[in-house]
Amino acid sequence: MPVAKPESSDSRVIAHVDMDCFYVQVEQRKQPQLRGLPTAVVQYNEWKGGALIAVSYEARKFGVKRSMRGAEAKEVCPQIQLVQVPVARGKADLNGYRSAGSEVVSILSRRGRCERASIDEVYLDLTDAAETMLAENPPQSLEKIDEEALKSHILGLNNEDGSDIKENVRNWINRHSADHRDKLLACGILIVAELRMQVLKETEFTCSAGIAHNKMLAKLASGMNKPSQQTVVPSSSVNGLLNTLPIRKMKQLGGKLGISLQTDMGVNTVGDLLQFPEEKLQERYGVNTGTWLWNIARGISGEAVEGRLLPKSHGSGKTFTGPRALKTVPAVQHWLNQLCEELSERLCSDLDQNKRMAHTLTLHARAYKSSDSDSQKKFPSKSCPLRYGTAKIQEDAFNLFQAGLREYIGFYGVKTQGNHYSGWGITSLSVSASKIVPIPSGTCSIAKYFHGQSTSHFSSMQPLDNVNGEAMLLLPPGSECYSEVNSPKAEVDFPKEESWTEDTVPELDLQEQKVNFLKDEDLSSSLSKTQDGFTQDISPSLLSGTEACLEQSQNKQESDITKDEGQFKSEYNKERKGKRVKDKGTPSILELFKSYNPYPFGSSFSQELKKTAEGTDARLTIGLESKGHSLAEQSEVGKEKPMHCSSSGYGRDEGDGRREAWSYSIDEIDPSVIDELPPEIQDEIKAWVHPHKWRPNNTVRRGCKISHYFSPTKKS
Ligand code: TTP
Repeated sequence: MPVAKPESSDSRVIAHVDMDCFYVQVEQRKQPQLRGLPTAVVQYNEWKGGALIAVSYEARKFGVKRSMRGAEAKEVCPQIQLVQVPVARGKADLNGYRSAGSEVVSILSRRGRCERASIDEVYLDLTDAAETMLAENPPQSLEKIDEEALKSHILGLNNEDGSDIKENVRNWINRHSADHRDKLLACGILIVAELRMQVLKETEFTCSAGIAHNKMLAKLASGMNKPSQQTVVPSSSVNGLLNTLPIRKMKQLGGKLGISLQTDMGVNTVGDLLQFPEEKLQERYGVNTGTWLWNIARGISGEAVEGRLLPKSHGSGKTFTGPRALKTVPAVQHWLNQLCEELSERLCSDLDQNKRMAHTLTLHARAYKSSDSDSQKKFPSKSCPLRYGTAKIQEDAFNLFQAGLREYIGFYGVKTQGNHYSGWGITSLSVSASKIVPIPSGTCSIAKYFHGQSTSHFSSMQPLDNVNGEAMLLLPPGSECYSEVNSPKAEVDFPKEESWTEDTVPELDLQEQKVNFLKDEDLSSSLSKTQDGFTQDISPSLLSGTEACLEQSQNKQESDITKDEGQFKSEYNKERKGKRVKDKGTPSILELFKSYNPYPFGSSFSQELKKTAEGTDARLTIGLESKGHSLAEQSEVGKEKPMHCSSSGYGRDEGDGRREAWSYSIDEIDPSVIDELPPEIQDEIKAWVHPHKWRPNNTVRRGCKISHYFSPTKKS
């Protein structure tokens, strides 16, 4: 018997807007002569006409499906127009589709909180707009209801008696007897219809929408009537909608939890879940998951629409099917470099335009072993703190790959292979950057310095000459990387990468996935691990990241300079000088430095810091230099240009190897920031800043307090 609980009293008005055959519409806007014709967008490779990734509704009428290749589509619909997806770096270039999606988001966000869920999907919380309309301008008071609103599909509205459907919808919208929640939905109908018309007017794109009291129901509804229509789920129709819905169709139930529900509990539809008391579900799946299941069976979901117009993560991936599988380390490295270059470009443009930085780099791959007794084994996804700069991302991604490969094929397997085929193949590779957060206002000055420059300046390739495949493969298992649960979304086909980048891959969604199939006890530990990783990653990546972007920007800038070089340099110096005096970025960087601690065992930052403090490594990840009092990150000696991060920019090598002294002045460091640090590390920092005063020998002691402060074993 279901546990008697009150119905949800959720009175929000939530819409899920999904673009219709989105890539096709984008291509048709570019080539208007294709409008109205059966059209499909195909993957860039030519094999059998390329794989279809988007199919117009005209083509669908002929039986053309996304699973087909171009040649098959031609067979069922000879007149089909096949448009190649744009290509860059040997892979699909989705930038045009991304910015088309942004155009839509900017329109939809005018009426309420807006969450960009993927390249072509958006959630809207229209509750306030609906409440205001109901109070000031209710539907009943309108002289005319828009045609588009009258075309809405209202679940549960009986249209089978031969009556005029639009008239039924009008009556439903105008019902005086409706309860408050239905009245709000009626307002939602009008608002969403208006927004969709506005999208069409401004972008020429059509979209469909679901309107309900929560995200889950809105998402289920948006795909029910496509293209260019909207579907409404009044609360009285929720049971009817869910009862027969196959359980695995529910968001988050497509994977292991869904399978367990089917096989272990005999639950095939969402309605089947209703028979289980909450306690029973909790007993089987843990408290949170049990309650979540109990709720979704009743259409209850409190998930908020996040106010997020920008993607939650960035990713770049490519599949290598059949004979194209990558079988040697150099081949993998070549493609990783391409993917990382694209990722880096997008990260830098995000930093430049939105002042946001990502903090976690993740590598996903799919692989096979040819002589495999253990074919179920998945290539482990690996993550590490993200360092900005194409070369650094490439280096880190390659290291992650090698760590994954070592785990996948075993230490000895790796050892015996080099550049030669060794019985494994990579069928998909992707890199993603997640944990994207706005940079604190003080540090914006760094990015501001380059504001207005082309973001392509950030993408210049740097040589990756400091990675030795074999050597890295033989490293002891990974202090620099930590494994993640394989993301189910990593299995989503490319190039709909934005759907995994924004929707899924990164930890937030991994967390959601884990919620589904882990017991709560397991969940709490894995979550706290992930969250620690986030906070702890932030400051080193900020320090190294900003400078690295700027380094690339500058490298490119300099290579572009010919006769204007002198002028550029003098303006550059002038600007830099001015900024040094004006900007006070330092305190906010230190703010981060102090707010993200302590480092976990195995984090590269803690390792680096510890090594540095112990005087065992030439690399200094973060430090306050005594000479020039600089807060700096240096790369490995002789491998990359040394960089100095400052409040106004970065330092660089002059051609003669002399490093331009451009770093933090101790005068710019707000002493109160140091004062706010725990007393035990204040001395340490002061010793770095004034080594002669504080540490006459200028030697670094083993086990000094700052490393202890960041040590994993330290109890806060
Ligand atoms: P979808 O929203 O899944 O589909 P769609 O917009 O083409 O069609 P519909 O009207 O049925 O919603 O995907 C959005 C875009 O993402 C799609 O136009 C192309 C791209 N895409 C891929 O590249 N690969 C994929 O596997 C999928 C599903 C989509």
